[in-house]
Amino acid sequence: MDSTIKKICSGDVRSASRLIRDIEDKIPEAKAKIKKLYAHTGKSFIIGITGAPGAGKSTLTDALITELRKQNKTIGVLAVDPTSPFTGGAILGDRIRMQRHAEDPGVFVRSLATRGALGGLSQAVGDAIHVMEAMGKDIIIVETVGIGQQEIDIINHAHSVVVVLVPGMGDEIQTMKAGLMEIADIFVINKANRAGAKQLQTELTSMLNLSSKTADGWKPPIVMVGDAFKPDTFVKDTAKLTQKIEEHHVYLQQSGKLTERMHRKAMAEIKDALSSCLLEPVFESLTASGELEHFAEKIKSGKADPYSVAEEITQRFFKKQDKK
Ligand SMILES: Nc1nc2c(ncn2[C@@H]2O[C@H](COP(=O)(O)OP(=O)(O)O)[C@@H](O)[C@H]2O)c(=O)[nH]1
Ligand SMILES: [Mg+2]
Repeated sequence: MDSTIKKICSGDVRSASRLIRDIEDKIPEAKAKIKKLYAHTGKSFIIGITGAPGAGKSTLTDALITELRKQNKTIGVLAVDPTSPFTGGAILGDRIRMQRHAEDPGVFVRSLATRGALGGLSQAVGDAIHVMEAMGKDIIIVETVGIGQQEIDIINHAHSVVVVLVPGMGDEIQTMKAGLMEIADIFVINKANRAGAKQLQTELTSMLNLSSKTADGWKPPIVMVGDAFKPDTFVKDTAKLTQKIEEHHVYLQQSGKLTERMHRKAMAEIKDALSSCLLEPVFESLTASGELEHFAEKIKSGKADPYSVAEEITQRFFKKQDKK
């Protein structure tokens, strides 16, 4: 076995961190390593935690780690922040919030910022998860910011999705419309000591009662989590959340839904891989040659339409492939 692969599979933090960094930087060799790692993946339970920036996701993750460590589970945490063009900022904050686990060899925390376009982030998330799976982590927690498409994406990576809402943010119902309702397995109403928590709970409950999801045999529970700075109640609330996540895990296993989700994950991974094999090189070469700009100008001035442009590019690309 390749020595890096061997090291990662034995849980070596340095090798794993380096590979995750290479994945983020899109170093071509990283892909070859992931291919070799693949046989050692697929055994971890993956939890997605999503919600607006500042909703308290990292604070909750920290509390979940504490709960899960009581059961001796090993944990990988991946904090994904597509809003930050730099490593640092929010991610530095995350590191501080999860600091108390920094010395614990059973906990491995890494972050990914956005690099490149075209769903590259989704693939990077998937690959970083694979590294943590190969390390043998029992549970992997993926924290993503619920903005735009990103929160919908998490469903392709996680087995269980926790959506974190905060009362008084005003946009809860819109967020629901944007599809969070469909992806949430568990809701958290965080900072539930604040005004409006009860009302949010009522609204959410009635929406859930109308939802078709319940027909599947799992009605997403709503967990109220109070002030993170009041340890007594916070610990109790987050223990409840941990319990709900475990119940969902059992439900997935017993209902056969886990296999279904793994199938969906495999499909999404094929799509991501195809995008990086086919779409990205084409996009990159058109960008480098300046043709992309040229096409955009033509479309802007009404001399071309995007469909014909895409057809022209596709034809040209496949001709080049044939000649090879
Ligand atoms: N008052 C209050 N602040 C909180 C609570 N939970 C988290 N915070 C604070 O809210 C800020 C954002 O929390 P963080 O966990 O980083 O949110 P994230 O962006 O969703 O990961 C931090 O300053 C936290 O200390 C809470 O229950 N009550
Ligand atoms: Mg965070």
